[in-house]
Amino acid sequence: MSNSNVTTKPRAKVRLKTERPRLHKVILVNDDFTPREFVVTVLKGEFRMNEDHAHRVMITAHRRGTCVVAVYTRDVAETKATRGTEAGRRKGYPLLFTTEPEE
Ligand code: TYC
Repeated sequence: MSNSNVTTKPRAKVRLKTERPRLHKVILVNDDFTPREFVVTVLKGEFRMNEDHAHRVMITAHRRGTCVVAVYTRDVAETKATRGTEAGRRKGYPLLFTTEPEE
């Protein structure tokens, strides 16, 4: 039997363009115990901020409860948040960085 007359329905749509991966925010969470200067040191070391930028991010979290530190692809955001949180933990501080997908 010949298949030459068999027709297949074409797929409705083919995506030609690869979507950019969703970016994730790293969020700094305030607490009552971590010293300000230590938060600034972690921000400079882990997020490559200068003193002025790091101080502004720290003071924003201190006053408002949280501050978005930066946005990265999911893996990078999670790694940096974990490393920042662990830096505090090593010193016995409850410093916390979380991540959240951008809309
Ligand atoms: N609130 C802390 C203090 O007064 C400083 C601090 C700021 C801690 C930001 C965490 O995410 C933070 N020592």
